[in-house]
Amino acid sequence: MKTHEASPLSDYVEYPVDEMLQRSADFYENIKRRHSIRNFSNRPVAKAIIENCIKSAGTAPSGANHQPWHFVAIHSDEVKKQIREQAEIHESNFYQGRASEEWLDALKPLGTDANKPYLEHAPWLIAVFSEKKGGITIEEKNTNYYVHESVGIATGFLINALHTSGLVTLTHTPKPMSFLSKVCNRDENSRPYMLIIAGYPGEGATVPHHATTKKALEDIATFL
Ligand code: IYR
Repeated sequence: MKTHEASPLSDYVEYPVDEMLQRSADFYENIKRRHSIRNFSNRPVAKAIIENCIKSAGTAPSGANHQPWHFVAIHSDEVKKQIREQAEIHESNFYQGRASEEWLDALKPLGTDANKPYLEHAPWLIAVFSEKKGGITIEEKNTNYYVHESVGIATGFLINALHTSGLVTLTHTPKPMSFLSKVCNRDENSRPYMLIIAGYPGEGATVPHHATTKKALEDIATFL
């Protein structure tokens, strides 16, 4: 049995209530400007910014603090090209038959198709992997817990960090995503979870109206 050692909470910051109210409102104003963008500029973005965003993602809570995630940040044109080629093959199959009519109908208002030029244009692709086995250090190969939940939260942190840094993103889930493991040299313990595209918006980037329709507070929350 491991012993439970702890230190006092020393970095908590308490704000006056009116400031708290302001900060929560400001956070909402900031996060509601996050949009999924499909038109990226090829303008470079410093690696240090991506590193900070990944470090932020790495602070997410996780099952037993095993941090069952790995981020592959892709800047190489060659690797981006491979990802685009593979993703477009799978997406073509998806749009030309594998997807149900209902699914295709649901996607129509977003205007998506099998063409994924942003996979080559954007300066950074961040492939998020979940790790089946792990532990508090990367050498360990113990059971990981709540892997999906943990990686989902970390990915949310990552998207928030990228947005707050001043970049736009797209949450992309090519289906199937298994090709990402090979392209990113991950072993069978790693499972592709999501691909985040990050960069500056391309000229004339748009936001589909469908994507800006957010449910009202009373529709998404119940207060008891
Ligand atoms: N992966 C495809 C299809 C797609 C699926 C959903 I659900 C979306 O919200 C958006 C797209 C694509 O990237 O085009």
